[in-house]
Amino acid sequence: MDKTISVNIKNLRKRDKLTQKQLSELLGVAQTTIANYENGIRVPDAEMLQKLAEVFKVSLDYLLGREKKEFNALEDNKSTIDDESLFEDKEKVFTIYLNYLLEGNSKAARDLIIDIYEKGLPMGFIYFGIFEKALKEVGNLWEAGKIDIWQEHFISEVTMDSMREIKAREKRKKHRACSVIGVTAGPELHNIGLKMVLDMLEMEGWNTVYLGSNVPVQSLVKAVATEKPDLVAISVTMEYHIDSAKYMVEAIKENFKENPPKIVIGGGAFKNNPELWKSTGADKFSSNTEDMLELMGRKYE
Ligand code: B12
Repeated sequence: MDKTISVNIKNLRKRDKLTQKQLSELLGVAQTTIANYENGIRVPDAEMLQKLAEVFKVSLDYLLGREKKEFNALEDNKSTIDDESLFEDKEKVFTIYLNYLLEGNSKAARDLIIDIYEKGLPMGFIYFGIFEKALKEVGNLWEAGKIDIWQEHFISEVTMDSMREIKAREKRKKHRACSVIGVTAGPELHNIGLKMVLDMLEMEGWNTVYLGSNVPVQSLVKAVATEKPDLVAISVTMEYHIDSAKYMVEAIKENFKENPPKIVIGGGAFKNNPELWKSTGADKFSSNTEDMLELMGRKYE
């Protein structure tokens, strides 16, 4: 079965906040039939496709993945997206965005994000309510074998492009005397989460130096010597990169005995074991922007 149909059925069901059971009742079939459609085990026949299109109020072409713009997309739904209902319809915006990504339509995804930002959805919501949520859904699709790694790469790049667009438009607060260097642990490639946190801190007026992935430890030491940050933020997603974080922490502590920056660590590697971060020698574990602000005595406002 073409995965577009199964992905579309699932996304549309979620958009309409229906459980599989509720959808099955609307269509007069068993819940397992819906599960089979969504898992790509069964293909809806022509009559069922028609019914699905009616229930979801989309065209057959869209359901079948022939229409590039999903459920008539933004332009055709302008009246819905234009008015205040945008703020109540965030789930729909999210679904449209995710579909654009899955269709490989980077321009539409970026334009949608710029549009909703300009209509007033806050940067924090777009970052964590749309980008983060979409990336986690992409992870689920990859785990379920529904998308390939190249799509993960493509979607990551589109996300980072969109982040730059939003960041360029957002007004920064007045400069605060707080600075942070952000880096991922050695070869850890998952760096979008850290970038999001640093972007948010930058908007709070912090001076941020984002280094990304694959920074050699000795080079990180040089960056700390030059920039003299208050804080070094290290991100780890894969547990097998925790050791790389440990080397970074050791090197910083060893080289800056007199006046060391605070070292804060975060990321998905620690989500199943709240004590694990301590093995890195960092000063604190932090999971979000608010935590970072608290850590520095809320040096903003
Ligand atoms: C995009 C992505 C990639 C991209 C990363 C691109 C990039 N530039 O970041 C690429 C394609 C390179 C990639 C590669 C791999 N990935 Co990958 N990836 C993802 C995906 C889909 C999204 C990650 C993401 O950006 N999430 C959104 C951000 C915003 O969330 P976050 O990272 O958790 O960050 C938040 C917080 O944790 C926190 N935070 C994070 N760091 C820090 C640091 C500090 C100091 C603070 C305060 C807060 C903080 O703030 C953020 C905002 O809330 C996830 C799925 C998922 N569930 O996350 C899989 C996922 C993380 N990847 C996975 C895997 C297995 C891999 C690969 C091994 C294979 C593969 N799929 O390609 C390689 C490993 C590469 C490597 N050497 O590191 C698995 C990891 C499972 C595990 N834990 O063992 C996941 C969970 C997918 C899955 N469902 O199985 N991946």
